[in-house]
Parts: sequence; structure tokens; C-alpha cells
Amino acid sequence: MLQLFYKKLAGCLLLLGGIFLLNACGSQPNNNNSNTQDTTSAGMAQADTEKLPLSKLRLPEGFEISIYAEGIEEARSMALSPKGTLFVGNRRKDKVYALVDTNQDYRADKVYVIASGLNMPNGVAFKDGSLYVAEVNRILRFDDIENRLDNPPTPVVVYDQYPTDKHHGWKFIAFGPDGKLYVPVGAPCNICERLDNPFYASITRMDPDGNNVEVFASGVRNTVGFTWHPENKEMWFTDNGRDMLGDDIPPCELNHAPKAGMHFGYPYCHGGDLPDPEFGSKRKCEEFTAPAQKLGPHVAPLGIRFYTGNMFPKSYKNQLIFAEHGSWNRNKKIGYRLCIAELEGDKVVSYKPFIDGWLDNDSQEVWGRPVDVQLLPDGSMLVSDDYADVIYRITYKG
Ligand SMILES: [Ca+2]
Ligand SMILES: [Ca+2]
Repeated sequence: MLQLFYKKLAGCLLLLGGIFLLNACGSQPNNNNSNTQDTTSAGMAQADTEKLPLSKLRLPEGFEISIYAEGIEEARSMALSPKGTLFVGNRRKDKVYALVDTNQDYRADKVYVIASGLNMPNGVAFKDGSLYVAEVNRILRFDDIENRLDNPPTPVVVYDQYPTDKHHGWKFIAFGPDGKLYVPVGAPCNICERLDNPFYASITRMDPDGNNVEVFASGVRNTVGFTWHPENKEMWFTDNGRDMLGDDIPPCELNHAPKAGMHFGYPYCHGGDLPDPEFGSKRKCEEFTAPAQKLGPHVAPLGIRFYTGNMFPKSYKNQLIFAEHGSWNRNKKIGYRLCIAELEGDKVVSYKPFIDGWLDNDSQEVWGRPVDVQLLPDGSMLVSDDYADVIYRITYKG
């Protein structure tokens, strides 16, 4: 009832009109008419490729990496429309971009700023002509967006009752095979037990119109990437382990959530078998679902997709490719790479690097940090980088 009241109130406020709302809420996106950057320039592209040391990247034999788009400030999560428009969000910045490859040479030619002034708009998803954007506490929807890239509409507020905590408040979002929008809510802390709101440390889901919001999975500290198996439609997600327990524990996690209602351990148990020093005495590790694969400590796993294309070798088919954004809470850096987890049935049988070299292990210098991965219809793969401000494209030539 209360929710309905707020929705009605929001509707009335919208009727009161633009300027008042801008001042009252202070978080309405600013649309403007000069929201395009033209990036058509072969010379510029070449110069940029030279600026980034792509040759330092180690790829499996036969693979190549190039720049799909550059100058995309803090490029985070990605969503691709069926027509090929690539939407890209921000975490610490405030914008959402749309990238269009007008001449289909696999390099973006136009970059549109769809919205600015948003509150950590990390998450983007596309469905039925509309772009969905996740801010910290709400979901926005930009209708008919591909016909309005030059002059984006004022978004519809789909839902605005998520917690407002900025700590782990940025969200990855995606539509599941059931047509529902999946929205995680991170723990508002490094480690804490917040039973006051079941949304904390969970993955929720809702109808596309914002109705029927429910918790899908609990005990998830901070997932910033999930996807569904192409055949059995079961969810897989990455989760970032807690900090401040030293360099080597706990592991970050790759988890498997075949059904609703599962609990993945946080804040009581990490990695399936490591009780938390503060909260571990409250509940036992055996009560929870252990990760399908322990990942490296502090590697910060983010975007994840099954490789469903036909360009890469057959051994990649239906295997998980995910980004490790890289550690900060560790003396010697690790992560800063793309990994592949090979599955046999529901079991992960290997976890190994796919592409690395953004981190120089000896000097500990970093020049890029992969965030999200996105397949293109030709089977090539895009990778966003919020440190180098680019989108890469990975191809296999054999
Ligand atoms: Ca192009
Ligand atoms: Ca866990």
C-alpha cells in the first residue's frame, strides 16, 4: 500500500513539472541536445591503439584484441540491443552512454550520452525497445531509446525502494530467461549482519514494470555480474569476498544458483568453509551453498557471460568467461585479467586465465582493468575497461 502511495505521489510530482523536480530531487538526469561525440577517425583510432600497450596482453594462440571504442570515461557494465546499440554505464561517474557502429566495421563511430547526473548508474539492461538503468536505490527506464539517441526521453522511474547506501550500492542488472529484471543489493559494509532489510546482501528480481519485487538469492556480499546457462537457464554469478582478513583469504567466488531461495553464506561463512571471525559463530558453513569455484583472494570478479558464439574454438562453447577487475586489499596485486571457467555439467573442472597482461607482475604497474564482457552476434567479444576508458574487441582468427 505504502509503495503504491509513493508511486502515485511520484506521478503527481512529475505532473508538477520539470524545474521544480530538478531542484527538489537533485538527481534527475540532465538531457541535452549536444550529446554526441563523433569518433569517426581512423587516424585517431590508430593513435589510441598505439597509446595503449595492447601488445603486452597475453592471448591464447589465434586470438586478437583491438579497440572497439575509446574515450568512454569509466566504462563499466554493458548491454547490447538486438539492433546492435551498445549501452555502457558508470560507477563513480554519473553517465550512461550509447555506442553505435554505423558502418559495421566493428569500431564504434558515434557515442551518445543518454543521461548524466545519475547516482552511480553502473547497471544497464535492454528489453523491448527500452533501456533500463540501475542507480543506487532505483531503476529507471528510457523508452524507445534507439529512436531517441539524439534527444533521450526523461526516464520513467520503475522502482525506487532499494536502500540508498553507496557502499556496494552500484548495481549490475540483467533480464533473466524468465523475463524478470534481476537486481542485486550489496552489503552496505565490508562485513556486517543486516537483518533489518532482507534486500541487503541479496539478488532480487522484479517484473519489468517494477511489480512483484522479491529476493531471489541471499548471503551474497556484492555481485557485479551474473548470467544464465544457455541450455538449462540456471544462474551463475560472481561474488566479491570480504576484505581485511589478510592477503590470501577469503577467496572471491563463482556461484551457481539453479533455483530461488538459496543462501550463499555471507556474512557468516566465506568460500564455503571459512567461518567469519566475527559472525561465523552464529551459523554454520554447512547451512549454506558453497561456491562452485573459489577464485583468487581479492581478485574482484565482475562481468561474466557464457560463450555462446561460433567464432572462438569449439572448446569455448558454453564455457564461462569473466573479468577479474583486480585487487586493492592485497600487498601484491592479482587479478586484472579475463578468466575462463570450464564446466562439465554443473561442475567447474578448470579455472584459468584467458587474457592477462593489464598488470605487470614484476613492476606491479597496471594500465587497464576489465569490468564486463559482452558477446557480439558474430561471436567476437567486447570487454569494457574503466581504467583505460575503452571497450576492447576480442576476435579469433585461427
Ligand atoms: Ca564503425
Ligand atoms: Ca559465498
